[in-house]
Amino acid sequence: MIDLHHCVSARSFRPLWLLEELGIPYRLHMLPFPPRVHARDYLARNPLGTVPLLEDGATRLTESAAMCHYLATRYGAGVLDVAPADAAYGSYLNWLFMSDATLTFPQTLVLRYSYFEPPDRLQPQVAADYARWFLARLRAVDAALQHEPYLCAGRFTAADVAVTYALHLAQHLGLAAQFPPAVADYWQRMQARPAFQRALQAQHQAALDQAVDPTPSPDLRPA
Ligand SMILES: N[C@@H](CCC(=O)N[C@@H](CS)C(=O)NCC(=O)O)C(=O)O
Repeated sequence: MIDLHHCVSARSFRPLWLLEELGIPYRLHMLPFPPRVHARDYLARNPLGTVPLLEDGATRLTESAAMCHYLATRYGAGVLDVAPADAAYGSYLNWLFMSDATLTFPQTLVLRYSYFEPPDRLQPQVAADYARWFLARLRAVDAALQHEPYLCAGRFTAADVAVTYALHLAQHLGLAAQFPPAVADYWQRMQARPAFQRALQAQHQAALDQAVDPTPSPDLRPA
């Protein structure tokens, strides 16, 4: 049984959605955000204090894009990953790595310097600059989607899950209105996938069942 430690709509949404796409059983452990502050016990399990943490027997992962690849290759029977012999393999890997390093990370600076720092440390200029940076980096996604419905290999893959989370986060940051048309259309199509909707429902229900605030983590504002 796979154990996934998760905060509502945090990056751990990537493996959650992938688990739903694959239809394999898992246990979802909800944490208040940020766990490092509100769930100190979690540090014993993951010293980084971050989500996601995925445990599969003795295997432990703390990087959401790596989890997408792990789950797809280990449990997906070639349906959601791209094999090394495939011409699209390099592109697939590039999207997986780009999803967090290039597309999600700048948004965390927007979040931090718009909302999460104490008032005297908020930095509107930093937030605005990194919002612009993120939107500029979407050019790669926009270019890939001009003539194709998915990012690579001509089909839906784990790379689409990983990259779409960056769009999900951008929506919470109020940046979705600035998506180029092809990206906006892709974002709508990805959200319409039944597994995406099941993942949203699963995290909401699990939060209620486990007495965790069901507010998406990017929408939380320090008191
Ligand atoms: N590169 C990691 C980043 C993990 C990460 O920073 N997660 C955030 C939530 S999206 C977190 O747990 N933040 C809480 C903290 O930094 O204390 C991944 O893709 O999983």
